[in-house]
Amino acid sequence: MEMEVSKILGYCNSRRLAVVPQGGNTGLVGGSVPVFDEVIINVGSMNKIIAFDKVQKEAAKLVEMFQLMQVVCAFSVMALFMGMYLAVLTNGDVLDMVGTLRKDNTGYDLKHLFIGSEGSLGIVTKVSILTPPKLSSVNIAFLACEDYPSCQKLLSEAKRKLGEVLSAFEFLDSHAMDLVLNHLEGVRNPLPSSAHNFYVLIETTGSDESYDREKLEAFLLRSMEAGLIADGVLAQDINQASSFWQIREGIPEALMRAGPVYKYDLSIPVEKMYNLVEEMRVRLGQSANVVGYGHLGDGNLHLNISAPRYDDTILAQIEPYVYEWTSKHRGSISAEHGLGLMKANKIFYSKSHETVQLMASIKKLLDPNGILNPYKVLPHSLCSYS
Ligand code: S2G
Ligand code: ZN
Repeated sequence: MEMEVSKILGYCNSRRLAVVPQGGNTGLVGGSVPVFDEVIINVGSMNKIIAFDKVQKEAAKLVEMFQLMQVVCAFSVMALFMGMYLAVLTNGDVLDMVGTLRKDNTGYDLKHLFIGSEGSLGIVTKVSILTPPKLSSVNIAFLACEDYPSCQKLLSEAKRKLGEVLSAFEFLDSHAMDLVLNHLEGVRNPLPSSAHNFYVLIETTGSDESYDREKLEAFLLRSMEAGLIADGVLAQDINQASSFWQIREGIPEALMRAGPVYKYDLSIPVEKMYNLVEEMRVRLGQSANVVGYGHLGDGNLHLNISAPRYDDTILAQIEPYVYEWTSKHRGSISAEHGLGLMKANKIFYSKSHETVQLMASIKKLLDPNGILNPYKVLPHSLCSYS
């Protein structure tokens, strides 16, 4: 594959033809969408397992996921160690950095330049991935909290008391829960006794089922006694566990079904996170439904504003306020979704001019003609396009 990509890129570079690399096309900020007449290079067929080390046979399962070219472990995070074989730079050079070494401190770790660069520095055609052994003991609890400070305190307690087995800590507010119940078939609230303001999903992953379960049960009991949770349920089997995840994972689809939505993927200090949701509700009043959910354990808020229509008046109430607020709290205006086309010009809300200038210099070094994924990631003003 890399030799084909090498020839195509070398040809496009010599004729200044812009190229958009594509993988699983799961992006949410237009990173893999052509803007004008770019040539599309799709590496989606890069799904051959070339080899895997017997020691890491679990990798096979994850390598299958690679068919999407996007290994985004959206919720539970696997400690992925990625070595990489960068097929091509724009001049057709092939960088061979493939390897499964756990330690290699010989020079700069260039793979991290390319991971997350949204195809703007080079095109990956081969990767090596190492995954930790799949652990057998997974426990999931779905909890209700009456206020955001309780969610925050619950997270602190979970980190302290569940520590090494804590594998996910997700939250959603009642607006998110209502959307899921109203727009998704067959999904029900596992804690229907009364309306709660917040819900938390906690997942633990370990190697000793009875030990892990007792640990989580004791944690839930203590949290209930301390008044941090108003109600809760521990999944009794895999079906109930997946029904809990179905609520959390169903939020984006429920938002899409509800109609036009303005999406913001923000990293914000946990103690401040929900202030932004509340401030946006004040700013928008009845004109839109402000929904807050996300990966609380990662300090990642998915602020989604569901509106009757896309409307400049509503947009003016949201931007630049959301970006300025995030910047003031030294957050990131893109926690996991990247910048793509839609947020390339917003980068200065989270990165200094000097930092962005250095990024542009690296881009210029690796893609002097600016043919790789133009108009994406970096501000258009900093990238000279041929
Ligand atoms: C999530 C999914 C993408 C979206 O639910 O964790 O990252 O639509 C999001 O916001
Ligand atoms: Zn997310």
